[in-house]
Amino acid sequence: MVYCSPMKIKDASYIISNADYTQCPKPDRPEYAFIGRSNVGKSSLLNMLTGKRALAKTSSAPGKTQLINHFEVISGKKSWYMVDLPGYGYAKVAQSSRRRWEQMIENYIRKRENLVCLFVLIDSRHEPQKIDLEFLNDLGKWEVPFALVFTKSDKNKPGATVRNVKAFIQALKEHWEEAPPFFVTSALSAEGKDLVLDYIGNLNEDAASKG
Ligand SMILES: Nc1nc2c(ncn2[C@@H]2O[C@H](COP(=O)(O)OP(=O)(O)O)[C@@H](O)[C@H]2O)c(=O)[nH]1
Ligand SMILES: [Mg+2]
Repeated sequence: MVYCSPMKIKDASYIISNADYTQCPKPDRPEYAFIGRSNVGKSSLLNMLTGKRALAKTSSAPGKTQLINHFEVISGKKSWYMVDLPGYGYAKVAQSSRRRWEQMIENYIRKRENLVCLFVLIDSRHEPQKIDLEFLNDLGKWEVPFALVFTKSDKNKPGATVRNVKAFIQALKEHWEEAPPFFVTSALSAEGKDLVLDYIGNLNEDAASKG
């Protein structure tokens, strides 16, 4: 066993936003992307993880982020990318722009060569939602590595988070043999911060040892 101290983020900064994965920064370092329904807390999670409250724009009005947003993160001597992706499942988006979104995201997720893990955010206040389960099935079909993040745990009464997480994992078992890695987070209390960062840190190490 090697003891690893928790990952400390030295700096994080916004790099660029793109509508097309081919325009994204050179894929020369490990990349982690965050996706989930509009308003699930993607931008808030990025800010919480990096300790920079205004890094990614958060909004109480859903459906704001429409682009692939790259952030560079420095931890120790390592540099890696965090990506804030537009949310899915926003009812008021027109069919045509939904198709555009799906194409942009599908291309990014399937073709971005340095994408190490996609974090799929699920609102911990809800029972399993069809739209999330269907999205995960697509990821399975595409063989994209992912982990789940159950957000907004601070908004739950005691017991509700565990109950909803269990129900979600149970629902997944109808299609999946194994449960994916999962985390419970709160952007308010920073619950889950060290666990998510250490997970990323370990994947960074793996990526480095593979060259
Ligand atoms: N209480 C609480 N509110 C949150 C949390 N995460 C996000 N929010 C709120 O939920 C709304 C949407 O968050 P945002 O990060 O913009 O979601 P996004 O659309 O997925 O990027 C904002 O009003 C946030 O302040 C959380 O962990 N706890
Ligand atoms: Mg956002």
